[in-house]
Amino acid sequence: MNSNAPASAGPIVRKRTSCGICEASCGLAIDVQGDQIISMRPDAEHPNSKGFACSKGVQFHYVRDDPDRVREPLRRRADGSFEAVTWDEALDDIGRRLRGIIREHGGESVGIYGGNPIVWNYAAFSLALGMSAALKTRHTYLAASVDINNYYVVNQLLYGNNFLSLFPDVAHTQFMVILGGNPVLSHGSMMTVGHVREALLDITRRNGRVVVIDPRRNETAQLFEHLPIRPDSDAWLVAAMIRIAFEEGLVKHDVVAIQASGLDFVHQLVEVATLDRAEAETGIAGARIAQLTRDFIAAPSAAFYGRWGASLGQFSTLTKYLIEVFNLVSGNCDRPGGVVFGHSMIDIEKLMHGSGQIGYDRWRTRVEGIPEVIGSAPLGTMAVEIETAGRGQLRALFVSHGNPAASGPGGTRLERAFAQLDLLVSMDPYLTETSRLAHYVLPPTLWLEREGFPIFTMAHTAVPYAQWSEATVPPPEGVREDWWILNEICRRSGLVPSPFKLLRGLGKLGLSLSPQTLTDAALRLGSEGDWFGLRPNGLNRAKLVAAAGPLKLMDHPPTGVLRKRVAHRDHLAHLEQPLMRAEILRLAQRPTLDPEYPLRIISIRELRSHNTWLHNVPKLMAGDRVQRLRIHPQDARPLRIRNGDSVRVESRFGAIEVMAWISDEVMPGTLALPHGWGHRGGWRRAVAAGGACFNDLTSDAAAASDLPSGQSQLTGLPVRISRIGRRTAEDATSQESAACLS
Ligand SMILES: Nc1nc2c(c(=O)[nH]1)N[C@H]1C(S)=C(S)[C@@H](COP(=O)(O)OP(=O)(O)OC[C@H]3O[C@@H](n4cnc5c(=O)[nH]c(N)nc54)[C@H](O)[C@@H]3O)O[C@H]1N2
Ligand SMILES: Nc1nc2c(c(=O)[nH]1)N[C@H]1C(S)=C(S)[C@@H](COP(=O)(O)OP(=O)(O)OC[C@H]3O[C@@H](n4cnc5c(=O)[nH]c(N)nc54)[C@H](O)[C@@H]3O)O[C@H]1N2
Ligand code: SF4
Ligand SMILES: [Mo]
Repeated sequence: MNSNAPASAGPIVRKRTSCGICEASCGLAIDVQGDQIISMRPDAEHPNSKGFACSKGVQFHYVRDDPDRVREPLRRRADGSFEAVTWDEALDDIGRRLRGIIREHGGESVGIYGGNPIVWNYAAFSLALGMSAALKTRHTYLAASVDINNYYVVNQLLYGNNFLSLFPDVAHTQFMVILGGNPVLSHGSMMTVGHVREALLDITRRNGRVVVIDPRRNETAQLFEHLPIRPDSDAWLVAAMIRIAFEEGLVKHDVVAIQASGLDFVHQLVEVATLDRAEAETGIAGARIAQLTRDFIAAPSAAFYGRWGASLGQFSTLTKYLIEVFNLVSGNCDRPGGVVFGHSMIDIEKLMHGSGQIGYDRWRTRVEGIPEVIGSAPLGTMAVEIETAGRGQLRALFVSHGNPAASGPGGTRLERAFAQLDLLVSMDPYLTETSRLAHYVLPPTLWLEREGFPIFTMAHTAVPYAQWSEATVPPPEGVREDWWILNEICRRSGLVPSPFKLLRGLGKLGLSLSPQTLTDAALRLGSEGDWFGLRPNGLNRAKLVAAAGPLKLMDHPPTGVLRKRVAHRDHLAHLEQPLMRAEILRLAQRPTLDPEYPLRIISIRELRSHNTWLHNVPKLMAGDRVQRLRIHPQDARPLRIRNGDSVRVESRFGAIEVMAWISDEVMPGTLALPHGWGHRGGWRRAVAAGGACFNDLTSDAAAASDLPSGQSQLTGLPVRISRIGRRTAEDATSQESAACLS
C-alpha cells in the first residue's frame, strides 16, 4: 500500500487489531512488512464484527501517510502562521505557561476537551480525566455533550448509573423500531452489532419487522419500512404510544411490577399526548401511531431504539426517558429480543461510579447553571465560560481528539472565544478548524500506531469479547502518544494526573503507574479477570496480547439481570422523575411550527466521512463529492429552486449558503444537510471540497438546548430558505455525476 516499500523489508506479518474510528470497532487483519502496511482487510474470524469492515477502516493507511498530516510540533506565530519546534521547546513552554496560569488563576481556569476518537484511546482518556482531577477544574468537556448525554442523564435517573445502558438485542428480536438512527450507514451507535446491515436484514428474514421512523428515507429505511416523522417531534410520538398502551390495557403490569416503580407517574405524564396532538406535531396519522403501538406490544419480542436524530433535538432527554419507559411497559426490557444490558470485560460502570467520577447534577456550570453530566460540562457552555470574567473563567484549553470549532454549536462564536484564551493547545494529526487557532499543535500517533483496546464499545456489544492488541505499525518519528503528551505537560507544570486521590498522593511521592498498568489491573480485578493469579483462567493484558486476536466471552449478554445491575437501593428502575414532568410541560407549550421559519433542517451523516474528519482521504472523496442540501420537490417548486442552485438557509441564529438537491428522500417541510463540511485549515483536500458548516445555523445558548442534558439543539432547527443563484449547465452536469457516485 506504500509504493515506496523496499523490496527487502523482511517477512510479511499478519496482525489483528480493532478499528479505532467508529463504535462498530470492527476487527481488522492487517499485513505488515517492516513499518509498511501491505493490506488492510476485515478480520473474518472476529466474533462480533464477523468479517465486516467499511471503506473508512480499510482506507485508514491513507491518513497515516497523508502529506497534510502534522508530523512535528507547531507553534503559532503572531501573524497566524506556524513554525516547527522541537518537542522539548513546545512542552517546556506549555508547561511554563500553564504553571503561570494555575498560579495566577487556579486550576479551575484550565479546561480539557476530549473529542470523539478519544474513546478508542484508553490511555489518553485516562490521562485527560486524571489531568482534570488534578486541576480540580469543572472545565471538562466531552464530545458526549453533542451526542449522548441524554442517555447518560436518563441512565442515571432511571437505573442509578450513567453507564448502565440498554441496547437492542438485534440478533433475537422480532420487531425493531429505529427512531432517528441510520445503522446501515453509521454502523450503529450505543449498540455495537457486528455487520449490522445483515443483522437487521436477518430480522425480516425470520419474518420479523424493522420500522425506521425518520424525516428522511435514510439508507436503513430504504431496506425496511419507513415512517416519516416531522423533525424534533419524537417525544410526542413515544409519549402517545405509551398513552395508547395505557388506554387499551396493553401495559405489562406484572413485568413492570418486578422491574420498576413509579408507573402511575408515567400514566399521568403522558395524558397530554393525545393521538390528535401527536398527529398534529409529528405528521404521522393517529391511527398509524395506535397500530404501531399494538403491533410492537403484540410482537413475540420487540426493541425500541432511538439514536442521534432522537438525541439532539430540544427534548432529547425526555425522548430517551420515554423510549426506556416504552420498552419497559411493553415488557421488553432485559429479556431476549428486547433491550439488554451489555457485558464488558472491564466493569467501567462500577469503576467510574464507585470512584465518584460519574453522576448527574452534582454541580452546575459557573455562568449558566447547567447541570454536570458524567463530571463534565456541555460543549455549548464553553464559549460563554471563556467570555465571562470572574473566578473560574476558562483561560487555557487542551483539546485532544476533537474539533469543537466545527463540531460544536453556536457557529463561529467558539472560534472568536478561542482568540481570548491565554493558551490553546490542540493535539491533532491535522490543522483543523480548531487546531489552526491553537498556540501549539502537537501531533499524536494514530490508532494503527498504538495499542487497540476498544473498551468503550464493550458495554453495548452484541457478542461480548475481549481484545487488546499492540500497535500495528510504528509511528512516524516526530509524533508522540496522546497520553504521553498530556503526561509530559502535567509533569512540566507540576501536576500529578490521576482520577484517583490515592494515586495522586503516591504520584507526589514519585510513584506513578502507567495507564496501561492501571487498566490491566482493572481488567484483572473485573468479572473476567485473573484476580492476579487466583483465577488461572481469567484474563489479563499479557494473555490478550499473546492471543493476538479477540476472545469471545459469551454468545450474547445475559438477560434477567436488571435487579442485579440497577444501582438504586431498591434495585428497581425509578420511573417517577419530576424533571420529566417539567419537560413535558415545556414540550406542550412549544408551538408546532414557527411561522417565520416554517421548515425544519436536520443534520445527517455520510458513508465516507467521519464527523468533521476523513474529508482529506482521496479514495473517500472519489467522485468529486460535494455537500448537498436535500429539499423536497413540494418545498422547492414554489421557490423555483432546481438541482444545483445555490440557496441560502437561515435560522434564528445564523445563515449558510449551500447547493440544493431536489429529492423526495426527505419529507415535505424538511431539509437535510450533511454535517462536517465547510472546512478551513491545513487539510487541503477537505478545504477544496467546499460546502458550509451545519453548526453555523445552531445556537449554544442554554435556552436553545435540551435543558436536562445541556445538549444544544443540533437537528430539527426551524429555518427558511431562498434561492440566491442559478446553477450553470456545466455545474449541473458535474454535480449530477457527482451525485451518482457518492
Ligand atoms: N451538526 C452536527 N453536529 C455534530 C454532529 C452531527 O451529526 N451534526 N455530530 C456530533 C457527534 S455525534 C459527535 S461525536 C461530535 C464529534 O465532535 P469532535 O470529536 O469534536 O469532532 P470530530 O469531527 O470527531 O473530530 C475528531 C478530531 O480528532 C482528530 N483525531 C483523530 N484521531 C486522533 C488521535 O488518535 N489522536 C488525536 N489527538 N486526535 C485524533 C481528527 O483529526 C479530528 O480533528 O460532533 C457532534 N456535532
Ligand atoms: N459513516 C459514518 N459513520 C458514522 C459517523 C459518521 O460521521 N459517518 N459518525 C459516528 C458517530 S460519532 C455517531 S454518534 C454515530 C451516530 O449514528 P446514528 O445514530 O445511526 O446517526 P446518524 O447516521 O446521524 O442517523 C441519524 C438519523 O436521524 C435522522 N434525524 C435527524 N433529525 C431527526 C429528528 O429530529 N428525528 C428523527 N426521528 N430522526 C432524525 C437522520 O435523518 C438520520 O437518518 O455514527 C457514527 N458512525
Ligand atoms: S464500520 Fe467503523 S469500526 Fe468498522 S471499519 Fe468502518 S469505521 Fe472502522
Ligand atoms: Mo458521535
